[in-house]
Amino acid sequence: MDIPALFHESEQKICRAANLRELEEVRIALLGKKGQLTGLLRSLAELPLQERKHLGADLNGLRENIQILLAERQRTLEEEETTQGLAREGIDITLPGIPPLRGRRHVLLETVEEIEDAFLRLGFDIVEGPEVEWDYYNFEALNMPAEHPARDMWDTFYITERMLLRTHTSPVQIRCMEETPPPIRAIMPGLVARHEALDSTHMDVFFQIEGLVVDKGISFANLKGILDLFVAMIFGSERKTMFVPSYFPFTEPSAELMISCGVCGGSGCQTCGHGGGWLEVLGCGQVHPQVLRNVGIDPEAFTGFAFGLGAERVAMLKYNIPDIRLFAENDLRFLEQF
Ligand code: FA5
Repeated sequence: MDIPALFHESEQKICRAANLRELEEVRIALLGKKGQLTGLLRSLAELPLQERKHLGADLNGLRENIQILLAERQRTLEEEETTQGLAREGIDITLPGIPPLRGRRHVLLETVEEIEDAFLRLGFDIVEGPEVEWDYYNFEALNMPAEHPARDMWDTFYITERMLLRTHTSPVQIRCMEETPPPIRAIMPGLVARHEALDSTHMDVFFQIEGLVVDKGISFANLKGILDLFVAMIFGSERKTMFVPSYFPFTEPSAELMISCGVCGGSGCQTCGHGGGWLEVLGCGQVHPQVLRNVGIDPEAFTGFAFGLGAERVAMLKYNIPDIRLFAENDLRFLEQF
């Protein structure tokens, strides 16, 4: 029996199998129950012992080699079929994948939480109030009775004649003082709305954080001390601050806190506008005695200070953002920078 010829013949059949189905047919023809090699192995029994031993070893070696060839051919054909399948479906597995978009926290929310953390470290509590407010809390209790001209500064959207979208977080001061007797040391974050013409520093819905301290012997010096500390904590000690006299019906005396503009460095630009190198971030002052009386606190016994800051303005100054409208536009090119 010519074993090498048999191997060569089997090898050619295996190589010629053009797909997995044909290869299976070749395997059955060689190694199946009625296969060529199986028949030869079976016929060994009829040979004399010496010859059987000799030929048996050769035939078993041949079978092992054929099995190796079959396995190799099977692997090649499987790979070919996968590639052809992908090509048929138009899939190119060598192209880079499309990475899924990863979300991130909004820069404004990050700033609000940073401000909250700063005040928590200074010993303040966090108190919240409603965004839809009564006229009484938004205006009247804050020393602005009906027809008071200062109401014009905080024109808003009315739900009914007495119910409105709050124009500042100051009404939460009143709610806080009504519920808690002094000493009070709290901040009150939240959204506010105004009937406002939009520009690079003005939105009609924006985020304020109110601050209120009421206790015995609280003075304007305490207010300045706390706000200077706050500015240093958020911006670092190199940013300059300036207190400018101002007017609010619910504080006396009143001031606005300006911070030097990081976009232009102080020469004046679109961001600080007519501020000429300064951007206003908050209004503040000592709580007006009449406001304390409105909530039943004796102004002879207790004094306090309050402030209300715009969170967008703080974020603009911190990250040199030139236009406040960017916060609400949802433009990924802007949001991805933070
Ligand atoms: C007030 O809202 C007062 N309630 C602040 C206050 C609280 C004074 C307690 C005294 C005591 P004003 O309208 O100036 O004040 O707004 C306060 C801050 O909110 C501003 O300094 C500014 O940072 C921000 N702000 C005001 N209007 C807008 C607006 N249209 N868009 C974005 N931020 C604004």
